[in-house]
Amino acid sequence: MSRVLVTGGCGFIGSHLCLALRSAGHAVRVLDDLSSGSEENLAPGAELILGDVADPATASLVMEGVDLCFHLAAIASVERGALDWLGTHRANLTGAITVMDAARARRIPVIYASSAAIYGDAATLPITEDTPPRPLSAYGADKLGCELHARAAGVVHGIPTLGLRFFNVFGPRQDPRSPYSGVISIFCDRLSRGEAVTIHGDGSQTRDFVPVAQVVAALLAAPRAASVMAPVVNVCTGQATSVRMLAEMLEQACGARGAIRHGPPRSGEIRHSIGSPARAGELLGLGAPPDLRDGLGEVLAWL
Ligand code: NAD
Ligand code: UD2
Repeated sequence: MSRVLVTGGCGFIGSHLCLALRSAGHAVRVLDDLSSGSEENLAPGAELILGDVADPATASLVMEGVDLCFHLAAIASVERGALDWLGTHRANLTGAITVMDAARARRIPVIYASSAAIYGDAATLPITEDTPPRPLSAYGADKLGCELHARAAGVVHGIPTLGLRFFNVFGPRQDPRSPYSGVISIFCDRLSRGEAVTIHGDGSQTRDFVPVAQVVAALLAAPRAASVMAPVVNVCTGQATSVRMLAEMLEQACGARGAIRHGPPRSGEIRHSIGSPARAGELLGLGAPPDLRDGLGEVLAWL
């Protein structure tokens, strides 16, 4: 049994990870400031320490007696990064450096959340880990910064890390009521209540929607692939879904009619984001994810 720290463990992805870690018999400590997460999400038997991941004293305290750290705490929104550039930077990049620095003192590996946002609008699809990073947002720039600092953690301080470039993750417990939430949780919530949804732009932009179970499988497999070379791995399906197609699938599933509206496109919108899951297959042994429709059904059943 390991003693594991999960930052952001009261959030969407973190809460699923903590449940899986507890089921596997690990002792789990969570650091969370509950800014977007909720105490209701805390996995049974996990210890919660309330605090800010960018505070060095807190990060050092929560690392005590820990063998491994999953760093997921962040302000997980491109739009919030545009509204509060400096505040999100503090949580997203200073927070990651603070965690890596505290891990350095205790010499423990760090598995951290990166994002497909680091790629921006890639010239060729599907996106592999060798596609040049060209973020189009402060959020993406900070996630890329996490990867560069993870490299420093390995080269300068000998700390093993692994960065998981999550594509667009969805599943139960993704906060449906936050305007900054993922598109699937917003659309499922509104359509299931008979309310209209707004597509930003014409809806032809595509995304690679990954079920949270696939993300948890990647996180659980990550520690054995962590190294001082600071590897990074896409967590994606390789399947493209346009936002328009998604809205129509959900409209049909919810029995809603005429509920799709269009608004202005988002500034800095990424047009197409489809990843190659090949490296995740080789390095983490990830298999094919479940079908998108099954995953959408799980979200609707949870609401
Ligand atoms: P989430 O908002 O549900 O969870 C983030 C958690 O971090 C929340 O519980 C929040 O309260 C906590 N937190 C935020 N700032 C904090 C701080 N300064 N100190 C302590 N705790 C803090 O988001 P999520 O979707 O579960 O995302 C988890 C991670 O995965 C994030 O790093 C996010 O950037 C990354 N990611 C998510 C997606 C996605 O599609 N959901 C895709 C790519 C990457
Ligand atoms: C980015 C990252 C993702 C993750 C997330 C933050 C990319 C490709 N993905 O997701 O990995 O880090 O940020 O958690 O960078 N949309 C609508 N109507 C709505 C809401 C969204 O049309 O009401 C559209 C939106 O314009 C976009 C798509 O849906 O084209 C997905 O938006 P999102 O906010 O769910 O996620 P995205 O792609 O910004």
